Amino acid sequence: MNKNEGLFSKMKKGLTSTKEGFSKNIGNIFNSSGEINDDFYEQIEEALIVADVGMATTMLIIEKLKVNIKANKIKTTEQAKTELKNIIKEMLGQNDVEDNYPLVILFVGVNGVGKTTAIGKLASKFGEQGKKVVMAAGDTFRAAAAEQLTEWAQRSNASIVKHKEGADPAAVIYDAIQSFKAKGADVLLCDTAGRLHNKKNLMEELKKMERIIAKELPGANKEVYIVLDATTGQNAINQAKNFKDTVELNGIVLTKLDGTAKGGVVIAINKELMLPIKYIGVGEAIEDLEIFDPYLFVEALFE
Ligand SMILES: Nc1nc2c(ncn2[C@@H]2O[C@H](COP(=O)(O)OP(=O)(O)O)[C@@H](O)[C@H]2O)c(=O)[nH]1
Ligand SMILES: [Mg+2]
Repeated sequence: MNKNEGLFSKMKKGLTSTKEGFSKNIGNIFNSSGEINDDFYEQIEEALIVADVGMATTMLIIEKLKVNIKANKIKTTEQAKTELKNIIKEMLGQNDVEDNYPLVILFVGVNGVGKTTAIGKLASKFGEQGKKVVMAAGDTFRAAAAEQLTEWAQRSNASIVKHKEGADPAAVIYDAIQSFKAKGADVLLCDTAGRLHNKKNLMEELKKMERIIAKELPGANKEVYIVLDATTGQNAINQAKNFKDTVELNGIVLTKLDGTAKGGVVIAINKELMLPIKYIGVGEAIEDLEIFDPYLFVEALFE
């Protein structure tokens, strides 16, 4: 199996539930050798909305589809399908993941979205590439959080810096940076406690962590990823919009794509947040995290 085939089957695995709904629907629309008329567009519109692509983004897609079909004198539904796929691919743009080291990533988001799990899976991914990884257990809210991260560190052969429950997370980040420097490591993955954007002190705490990273690692490639749970649909988009007001985000990790039949949310998230989806979570196991590939995603969605 070549690398692309592997990624494609991973993408399909993440979209298993979505394929039951959206892909079947859309497949039926395009396979019926019907005409390209108002009814045809309405059916596509409905399939997109049901898949959580969102009203605004769906309208934009349908408009573009109408224009392109007319401009390119498209007559068959098969050609229209290719046109629709191209529109979505273009909308999703390209995703380049970071490969400049040293690399520091701060993971933020609300409770339970999969921050800690994403760090564990990513540590393993970087480790496979021969990178030296340090984890910072910045969720000091619950003792169990550091324990959970420690397990991931063991599984992925990463090292971890943690403090006692209730400690200042900024101090954990500071110590982790010193360890990171001393080891000459490549990647520092910083976990944080789940927080809501309206908790002012917790948002200030995030800013403090950012300041420490900026001060202690001026030359590093610094990223802040918001982790979003795909099963929460539009709610995930609102969470990110709220975080964006306080912290500068660079990208998204979209988890639990395997747990939703509404994979179209990927398109809405990308379009509405104007942030790249860097990685997707497609299961609970250590290998269930993939670099988001817009091209393969669309191919899998329509297969
Ligand atoms: N099915 C599935 N479950 C996930 C995924 N990512 C995380 N989870 C689960 O979601 C739950 C919360 O994850 P956790 O990393 O503790 O969330 P955190 O509070 O943001 O750190 C755990 O039970 C994880 O196993 C994913 O991509 N797919
Ligand atoms: Mg956590």
